[in-house]
Amino acid sequence: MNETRRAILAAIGDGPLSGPELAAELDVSRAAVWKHIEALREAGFEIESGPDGYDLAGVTAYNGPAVEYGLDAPFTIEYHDSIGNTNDRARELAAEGAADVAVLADEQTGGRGRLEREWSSPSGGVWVSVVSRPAITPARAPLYTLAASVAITQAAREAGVDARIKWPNDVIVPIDGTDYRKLAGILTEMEGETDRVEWLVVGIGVNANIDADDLPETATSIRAEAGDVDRRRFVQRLLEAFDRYRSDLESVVPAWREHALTLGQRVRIDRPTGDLVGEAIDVTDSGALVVETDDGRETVSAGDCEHLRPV
Ligand code: BT5
Repeated sequence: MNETRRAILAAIGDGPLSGPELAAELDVSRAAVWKHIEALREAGFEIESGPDGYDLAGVTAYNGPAVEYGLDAPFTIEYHDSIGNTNDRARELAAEGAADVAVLADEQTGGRGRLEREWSSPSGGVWVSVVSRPAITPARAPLYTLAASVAITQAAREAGVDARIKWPNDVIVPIDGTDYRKLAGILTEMEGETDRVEWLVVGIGVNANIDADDLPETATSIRAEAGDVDRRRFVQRLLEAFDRYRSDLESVVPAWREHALTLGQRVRIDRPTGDLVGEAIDVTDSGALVVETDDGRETVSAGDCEHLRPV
């Protein structure tokens, strides 16, 4: 957001200020103040003008300036009403050298899951891809995915949804013992060399204010579970939690364990090298799943995981 507009919001957020007071405080003309106020109103900031001056009554919009305003994390927000998908755009920005940018969209017309699967992304969801340039080895990159799953789970629980994590990257809502519906997914992509990550794009998709009928049968949404959420606040909480965890990678796995539904379950892991069935007993410090099988203990770092009924 434009620096002057940011300063105006900060000033009127604490109570009314008149046009001349704002002009003096920010060292711009009164006409400029008026123009900025109009632009902010157009961007969805409800600015009232009373006898004591301009006052920020609320923020109802869902767009870049609205999400950046009051966000306690270092991200710039690039917002699109509609886009092919936010991961592709975030990768473009990353390749140009960007850091700490979050590409956010209301709708994706070509949403991607892992392994070339489709990700259904109608209007009303939270589709966001975050560019980071961390000083870590690629082996630690899965922690970013786990960090995102913890952040989503916490934000969804605050919104009243009984959200849990299914290893490695799904946020789900349990129906009974082993059945569940998927609320959110994560697609992490990266570029780097064997000993250093160049950039990481963590793509987060949360079914927020969407009818369950507009999603695959195995999916659910915040709307279906708990009613609509204020997406601006939701994205802010999500990005703030993600930023806290990525800045303290040691805290990720303990937080992940707290919300994981997979631990203690009988699971089938579908890996490129073949299926693995057993009990999921732990995750390692780098986020790999430890499975107790009939033939002993195995550690799996990637694959699709299915929760099975106990035998
Ligand atoms: C994922 O893949 O779960 C990763 C999803 C990542 C989406 C975000 S949105 C922002 C960014 N931009 C993108 O284009 N992607 C990221 P996977 O584990 O492969 O799950 C895909 C499978 O989930 C599909 O094959 C469907 O069965 C199911 N599915 C599709 N859309 C869904 C939805 N909206 N909600 C729940 N399940 C869905």
